[in-house]
Amino acid sequence: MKKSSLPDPFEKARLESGCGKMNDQDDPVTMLLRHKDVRKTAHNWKTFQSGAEPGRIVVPSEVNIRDTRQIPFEVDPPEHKDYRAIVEPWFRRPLQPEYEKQLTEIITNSVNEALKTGTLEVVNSFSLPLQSRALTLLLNTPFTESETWISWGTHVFRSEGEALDGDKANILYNYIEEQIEEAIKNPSENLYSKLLDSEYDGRKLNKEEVKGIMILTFAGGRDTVINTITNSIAYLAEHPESLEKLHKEPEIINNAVEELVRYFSPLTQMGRVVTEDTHVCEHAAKANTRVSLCWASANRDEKVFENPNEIVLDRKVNPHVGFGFSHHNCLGATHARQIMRILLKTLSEKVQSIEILEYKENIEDLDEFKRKVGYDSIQVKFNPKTV
Ligand code: HEM
Ligand code: EMZ
Repeated sequence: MKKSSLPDPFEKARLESGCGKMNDQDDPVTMLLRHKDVRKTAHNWKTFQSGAEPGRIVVPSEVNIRDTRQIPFEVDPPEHKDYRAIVEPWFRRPLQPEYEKQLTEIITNSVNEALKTGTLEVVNSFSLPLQSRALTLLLNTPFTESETWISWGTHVFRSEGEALDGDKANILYNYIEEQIEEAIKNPSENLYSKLLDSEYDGRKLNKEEVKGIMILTFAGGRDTVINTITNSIAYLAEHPESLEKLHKEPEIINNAVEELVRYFSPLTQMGRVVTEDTHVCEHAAKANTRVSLCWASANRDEKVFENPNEIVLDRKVNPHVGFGFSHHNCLGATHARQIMRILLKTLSEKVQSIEILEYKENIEDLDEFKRKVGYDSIQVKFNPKTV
């Protein structure tokens, strides 16, 4: 097994029953492991809802550390559509040439810095700063805000040894509340002001709704992006032929990004609350219990993907669900894809090779399953191209 591999812990259960079980704070979860079931269930919002008690669809459940509903993530149709319409154009901005130019500058600087330093710990000294700096573009806030966000660490609700950290969550909530007040006093061109000026159902969005959208923007795009960046660097370290291929055939970069997201599946699963007695993979699922859509397992489904446990950089047909499926599909995917495209291009142009020195894996404990999702830390040496 290579150091950069992410083994699939779900294979046996996916083949045998299609379901997994995990307890989580006495609110058990039936995990759906097959691609077909995951997609079907994601689509069926009437029976499998997102708009339950705030925090409940997240695994581990965040009901004890959060009252604010994350929007549009914890809202079902038909309301979901109107909320989503407010934010969708804003989240497409990463495709604009000026945005792409600034993102390229941020990424080039990060890579140059890494090459100059040579040996560094990727999670905290590369991926986290890069994620936070890139987020200033998505929020259209000053670059210096990234320094505050970097100080929060890789997850806004979790800290080392604590799956849920209420004190840490409060830092984010207070920060967002302050930023909303500031935007009310001094409107600008940033996302807070844009939201405060938006209309839902014939009225302006209220502060609680703006807060819910902002919490989601900070939380959803954080460890997911950090793990994608870090895991990609570990992969390229052990696959110099892939670094070379990306350099020689830049036209495969878009495929490569999709394939890396499929293989890494940075968001392992997301829950839904059952609204009526029903069945999932031949088991009874009672009303008011939880199921989860296990994106990570669906993305290794041998019925859908040939050689599912291999990274095939130029994989052509790739119906992965790493960014979700159906109406809740990832709003931040445009931003995340742009980061990854530019990063792969920049690394392939500037880096000769990468050596992995020391590392500590980040293993999610899902009861029956233990899943490597990335690294707590990974020390590498970057060797620059000499010409
Ligand atoms: C939704 C994954 C990056 C914001 C989702 C969902 C997945 C996902 C699987 C579906 C959740 C569900 O169906 O309940 C990822 C991955 C990312 C990533 C793998 C990085 C590689 C981001 C970023 C942002 C973001 C950068 C924003 C800064 C959102 C939002 C939603 C969402 C707002 C909810 C959309 C809705 O409910 O309509 N993401 N995400 N994500 N993501 Fe991401
Ligand atoms: C929630 C979630 C969003 C949750 C689309 O996923 O990401 C998780 O990392 C957060 O803990 O609160 O924002």
